Amino acid sequence: MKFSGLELRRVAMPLVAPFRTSMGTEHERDVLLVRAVGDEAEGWGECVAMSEPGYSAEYVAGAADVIRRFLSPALAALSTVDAHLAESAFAKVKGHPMAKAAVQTAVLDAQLRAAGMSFGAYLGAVKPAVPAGVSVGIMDTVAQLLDAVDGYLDQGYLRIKLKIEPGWDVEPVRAVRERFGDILLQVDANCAYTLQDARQLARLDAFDLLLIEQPLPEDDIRGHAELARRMRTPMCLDESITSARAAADAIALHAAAIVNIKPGRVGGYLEARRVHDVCAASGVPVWAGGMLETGLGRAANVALAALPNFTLPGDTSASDRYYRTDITAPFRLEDGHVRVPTGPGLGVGPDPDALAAATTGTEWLAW
Ligand code: NPQ
Ligand code: MG
Repeated sequence: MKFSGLELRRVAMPLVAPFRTSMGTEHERDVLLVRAVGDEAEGWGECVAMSEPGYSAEYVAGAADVIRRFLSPALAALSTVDAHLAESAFAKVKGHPMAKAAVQTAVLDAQLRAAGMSFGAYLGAVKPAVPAGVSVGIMDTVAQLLDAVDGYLDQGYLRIKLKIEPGWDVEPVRAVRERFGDILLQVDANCAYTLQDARQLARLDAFDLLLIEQPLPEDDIRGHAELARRMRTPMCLDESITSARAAADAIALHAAAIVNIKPGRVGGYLEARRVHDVCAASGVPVWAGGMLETGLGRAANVALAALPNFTLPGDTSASDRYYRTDITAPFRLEDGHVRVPTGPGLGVGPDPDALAAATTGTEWLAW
């Protein structure tokens, strides 16, 4: 398709409650949206970078800058653009996977809308709805945590993920396991530990967790392999899995028994599908991560989560887990599942009024 350019749009989304992790406390999601304007259709992509570089090196203003300076001009130089052409045009720019993913997704959405095909059909979805988990932040007290988990279980969430950090691990996990019994339960440390903490982390083995997610730094593959030998809980990597090659390496080195897939972290949906395929070929289960997406990002995540090797519930929560008013029609929990959109492209679009109300700035990048 021929495109006339990209619109960058910054959107401020207040969270229903503060979300605290080992990386800090978030009160409002600062979202960068990309709209790709083609002659046959338009498409949307959501950049999952946070406002500060706490999860990975990327941050919202940096992502906007790399799109403006390098990614948009790389596409403007092409006579025709699709998701694969965008991916190869971006290869000369090192890093910045979240910025690349946002643009590639906008192009793919436009391409699929023009073709009348849904993200799910394009990616290879095999189910109409996906089981939903929820990620529960660090709280001031265990009592507050138990209240929060109780509420999510009441709503029907099928799996609980507790954020942990040194000083908030065994006690909250024990309390949740004792209070709620045989629920699907896992933990996520966002790189907050070192191998020195192996003995403390191994105490989590007593609670039959589905997995422990990314206890050690992003570049510490050998450390994760060593930690995996020192505990029984299955090791899952998030931040470390930056590509399909990184996934293959981590699996070969026994650093990952399970993989979290986030398209933003690996540079887009094309590479995310390759991560899925590499893991499937190795017998390693995957699940869909989340980055507090609006309905636009959530739609694509949910479609990916419907692929066959997504055998664990994802952080694919309903919209109201994070937002009172989303910019799309809300994704709802139905019997613990979120439905995969079936319309062309993402299958959802922004509500013009909600989008306008949340927008803090726009910029047109003409090709
Ligand atoms: C994870 N997500 O799995 C991430 C981490 C995370 C749902 O736990 C603002 C934007 C705040 C993105 C906090 C979940 C965030 C964020 C945490 C991502 O590691
Ligand atoms: Mg994580």
